[in-house]
Amino acid sequence: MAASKTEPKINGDRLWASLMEMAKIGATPKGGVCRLTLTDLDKQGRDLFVQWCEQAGCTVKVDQMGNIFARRPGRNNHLAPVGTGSHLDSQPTGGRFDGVYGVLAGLEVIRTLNDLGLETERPVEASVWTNEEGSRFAPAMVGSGVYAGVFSLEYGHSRTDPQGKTIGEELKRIGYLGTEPMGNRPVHAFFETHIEQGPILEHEGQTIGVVTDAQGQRWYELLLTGQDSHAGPTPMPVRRDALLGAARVIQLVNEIGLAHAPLAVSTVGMLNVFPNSRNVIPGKVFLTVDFRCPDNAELLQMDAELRAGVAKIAAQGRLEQDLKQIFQYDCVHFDQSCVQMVREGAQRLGYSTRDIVSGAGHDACYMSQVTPTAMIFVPCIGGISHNEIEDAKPEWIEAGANVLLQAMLAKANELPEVFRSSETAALA
Ligand code: HGY
Ligand code: MN
Ligand code: MN
Repeated sequence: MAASKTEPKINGDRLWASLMEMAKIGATPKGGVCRLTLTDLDKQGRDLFVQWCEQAGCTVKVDQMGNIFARRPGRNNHLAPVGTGSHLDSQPTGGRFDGVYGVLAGLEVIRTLNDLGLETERPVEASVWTNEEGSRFAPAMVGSGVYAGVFSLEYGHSRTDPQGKTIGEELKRIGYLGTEPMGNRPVHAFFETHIEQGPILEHEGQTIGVVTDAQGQRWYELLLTGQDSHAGPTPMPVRRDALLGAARVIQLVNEIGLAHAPLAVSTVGMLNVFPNSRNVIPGKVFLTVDFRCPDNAELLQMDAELRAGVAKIAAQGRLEQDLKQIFQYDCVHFDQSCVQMVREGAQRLGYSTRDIVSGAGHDACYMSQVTPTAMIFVPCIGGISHNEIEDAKPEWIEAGANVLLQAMLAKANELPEVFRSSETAALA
């Protein structure tokens, strides 16, 4: 993986050190992080990022969804910036790289442009998106979703956590309820750098994943209601056991994923049993379903099979069922010219590459709805993510940020047509 000598390079040691510094915030015993969105730990991470960006000479703005924008000026500051970024919030048992890598790779590009004294035509902007994970507040990608106009600001602020706190209240509490109005910060192009969170790149020995597409997602919540009753005197035939129904639904969800193999995946990630007492037949069960597939028609088919299957299981167990789809987006096809800039940047630097479809959702998926967007993947150890043992090699982290620097420089020096024609006119 010999990178060429002539191209500008980021400072890999500095980037790694920043990642390890950020990983101290919410550090968990097994070496991961728990930095749930809009908690005090998320605030600490945000504050550290803002401090580093201000030290790098950026002006920092925060919008009404708490999205953070750190802008390095260019020669033409009235032109839309080239953006990059990801998220600082983590899963409850998250890793040190998911999201954070894309945020700090953007900062590293800015730090490197400063070191090299490189002035770009357009401003360059590093960003942090609120509630990407969708763990504390469902659904995922709410900050970028409101920015892209997929969700209203009112919807975004009203998302509620299990303790009844809303995103709007928590943004205010941690001091990140910004004033920048939504939707008026156009971006010329957007790049997100991320670990693959799957096994392909490492398994094939490739350094850079050129992300051409991302699979579509559908998230559901299901409440099954039966009858709490005594586990002793209640005869089997008369029971309305919500947990038995849930067990059948979990089996159904797995069967649907397998039936749409090899591309589809299906997961039940959350299960809450009420009253959850060992000698009470459960009267209520709440569970979540996560479907993903890089084919919209298959996702639609999976949706139909879920609805039919849940209805059948509820009838069989004499249960009431309330199945709601709470999140959905179709397959994402990233911008060909941005994807090509990633591919060419990686090849110029001598990195091995392969095209890849993202299995995970990312803020770039919503950014692609409002500006030309592409992603850069690097491998992670064992393809493991959303786990405290998530890990990556420093050379992978450095390579991805070097490719980001290439792509951003290419886009940041792209002038609008009108400039080019007036410029040539002036030269004539
Ligand atoms: O669920 C996802 O794909 C992302 O980690 N939010
Ligand atoms: Mn992520
Ligand atoms: Mn994640």
